[in-house]
Amino acid sequence: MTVAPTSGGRPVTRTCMTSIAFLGFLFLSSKAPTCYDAADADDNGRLELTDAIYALTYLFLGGPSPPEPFTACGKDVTESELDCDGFAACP
Ligand SMILES: [Ca+2]
Ligand SMILES: [Ca+2]
Repeated sequence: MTVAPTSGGRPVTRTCMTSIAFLGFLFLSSKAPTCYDAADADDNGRLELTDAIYALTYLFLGGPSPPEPFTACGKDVTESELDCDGFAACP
């Protein structure tokens, strides 16, 4: 997957549902997420199948929570090439 350079510094919140919805984009031709940073559950700067697995592991198996910003809007302070055209929950 090729993504545009990050638009940088916009408020987002990492959400498990965004990570899991990314599966629909990968395998079911669902609409692409508007904010790839919000779906990067492990915050490694890459959007991969493992982000959905990370989110599911947190939700159902007691795995580690996604890094901040998580459950509240905030700036993702780690650098990445993931694009974010805005996140509706974080105006
Ligand atoms: Ca990732
Ligand atoms: Ca990041």
